[in-house]
Amino acid sequence: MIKVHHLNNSRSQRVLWLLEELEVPYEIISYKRDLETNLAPEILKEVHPLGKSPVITDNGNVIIESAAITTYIIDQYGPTDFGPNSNDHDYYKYLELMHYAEGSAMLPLLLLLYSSSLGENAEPLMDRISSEIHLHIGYLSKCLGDDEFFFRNKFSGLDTMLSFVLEASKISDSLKNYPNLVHALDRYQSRPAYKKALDKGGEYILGS
Ligand SMILES: N[C@@H](CCC(=O)N[C@@H](CS)C(=O)NCC(=O)O)C(=O)O
Repeated sequence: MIKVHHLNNSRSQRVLWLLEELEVPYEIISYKRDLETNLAPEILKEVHPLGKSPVITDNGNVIIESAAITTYIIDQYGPTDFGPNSNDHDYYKYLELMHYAEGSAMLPLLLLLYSSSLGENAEPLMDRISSEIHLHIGYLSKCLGDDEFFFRNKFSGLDTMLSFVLEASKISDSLKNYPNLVHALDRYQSRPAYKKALDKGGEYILGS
């Protein structure tokens, strides 16, 4: 059975959500962030040397990185129509957004989070961080347009991947000028599988 090494208030919540959507059985191994540093406990490094979450273990595989984990779970356990086939014309568009979530869109949101501890010293960075956040959120807003879901207007791994970007944007008050993304996030968070994953995963401040 898939084991999800799950950290409270973290990206591993979207892995639980994906597994609930697919109704794939899994086991949660829980880890708690340090109350002072907010870091994962050292013991997570025994699963993978980076000590980050999510990590999954399954059939002898140890897999990190949400996009790789999402792809693995869908390939191994998903219905065949849940994502594109590598011969499909829109396969690379799917792949692009799958990796864009962590590779590009999260960067300015993380910079905002880290620079908040610098107080006034962060001021020179703020215009650039803010314009990058809005560049990426504006791009996602255009990608979604009037659709409900990011890929073929049908729920897919792109929605679980991009949900964390939307949640991190909302919590930093960056989503309010993008009503289609606000509605998408509301729709995600009201899905039964999302709620079930929240119940199982525990503390997740981005989910409210
Ligand atoms: N790009 C990675 C990011 C992994 C990551 O940084 N996870 C955070 C939680 S959201 C973490 O483990 N932080 C605890 C720490 O750095 O000690 C992914 O998408 O899986």
